Amino acid sequence: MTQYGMTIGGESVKGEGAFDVVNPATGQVYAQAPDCSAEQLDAAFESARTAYRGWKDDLAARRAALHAAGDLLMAKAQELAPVLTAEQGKPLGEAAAEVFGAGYWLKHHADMAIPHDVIRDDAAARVEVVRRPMGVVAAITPWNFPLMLACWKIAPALLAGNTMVLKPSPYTPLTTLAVGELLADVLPSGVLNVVSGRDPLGARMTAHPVPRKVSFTGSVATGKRVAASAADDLKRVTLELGGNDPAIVLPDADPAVVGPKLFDQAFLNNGQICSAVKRVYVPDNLHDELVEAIAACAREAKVGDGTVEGVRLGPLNNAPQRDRVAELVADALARGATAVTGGKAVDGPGYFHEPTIIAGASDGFAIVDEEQFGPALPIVRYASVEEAVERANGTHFGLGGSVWSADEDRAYEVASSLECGTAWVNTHLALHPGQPFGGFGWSGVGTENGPWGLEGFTEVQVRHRAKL
Ligand code: TXE
Repeated sequence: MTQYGMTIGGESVKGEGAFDVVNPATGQVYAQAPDCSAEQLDAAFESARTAYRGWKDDLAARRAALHAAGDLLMAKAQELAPVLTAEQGKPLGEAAAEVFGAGYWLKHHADMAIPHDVIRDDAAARVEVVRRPMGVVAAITPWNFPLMLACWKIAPALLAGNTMVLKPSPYTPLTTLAVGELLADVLPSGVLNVVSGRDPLGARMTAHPVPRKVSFTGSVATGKRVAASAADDLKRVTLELGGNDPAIVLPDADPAVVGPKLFDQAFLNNGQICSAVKRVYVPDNLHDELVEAIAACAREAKVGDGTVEGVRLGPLNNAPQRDRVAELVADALARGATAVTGGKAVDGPGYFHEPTIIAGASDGFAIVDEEQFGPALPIVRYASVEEAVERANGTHFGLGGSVWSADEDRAYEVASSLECGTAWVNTHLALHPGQPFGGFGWSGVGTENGPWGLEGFTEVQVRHRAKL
């Protein structure tokens, strides 16, 4: 297995130490990643600070570089897919789609307008509002979509004129390290530095004096620590944290149509998506039919090593996550819910869990109230739509939500009362680089993607000229 270096100042750099990387399909250590020392982290931030001076002033060069970076990722999608599958677990086709999609994200942003408004222009004054870059960004990413979520940060940050030090999760460092090395060919040295290490490296980044902005995707608990650390010197933060997205099915929906879609949008990436469907609210009249429609999909889904042809669901990414899902399922079953399919982790090497559909759970069960982040979906009965909306809104989370109905306008009306960053109708998980993505409550602070996400990597400057 190729050993990837960190990218610091345009050079590939070995760590002063190393840490193990496990293949979640086998549970075996199969590679090592560099462990960034304090001096190396300083060097990465210093090179980002130096590169910022030239990078911030040439928008045309930034657009061209982002296009080149996007083209390169798209061209390397098949080559990088096995690297991603080995460390993350997802099937090869989904891994290739992630790399390709990450390239697409870069290219979409390459052409995005940077807002520049003239808010007054009269005999007395001309007043413009411009967006200036912030400087160096510290970016920290999780293990579910290591490359896609990195590009959600790289694309707008670099377009706006910032430079970056990026740290992937210690569970999935390799694809991001590989991409750091690849992009060194198309980005000026120091513009994108990639470092790797265990969790304390993240804390050292957020406390470091050089970055002016921290862009973080991960858990709620760590997000709160990141915010507290950034507050010390008033770094700006964007936090994209977990979700517990409800899907409310209205009484007129067709279970045969809605069931397979809900399965897809709950189980993609084995449920390890912040804005996947995490709980389904269903009226009595549809309950049994909908449960069966979703369960039929779960029974059909082939579980296994993501490198094997035909596998739909790979392993969970890591042992703690597999254990957490198994505990939430066991807790629901112990409290009287039923596993219509699945119901437990799979024995043996690798972090597999049976695709599990839970009936008979309700609010107050941990698997309904908390984020399971795995292949287990509770289907909860409701008596009235008003009550379903209240229960859907009744958690600390507020990332996404969806409403499903044969009457699109009625569904839209119900969706409008969801308290979350994205309210979908008859779909879920529909994302686009031009569409903002963010959460209410504990699901996050700030927004990613689209012009709104770009603004998060800028400071507003007013330029006011008085006319003499
Ligand atoms: O996340 P962490 P974990 C949720 C999901 C999952 C749970 C735990 O529910 O069960 O989070 O996953 C870095 N300062 N999501 O423990 O710890 C860490 O090295 C700065 C939802 O893996 O939040 C990694 O790079 N950084 C989520 C990143 O933070 C720190 C996707 C995320 O790790 C740090 C993943 C610190 N003190 C999990 N400690 C989503 N929003 O999609 C760790 N890190």
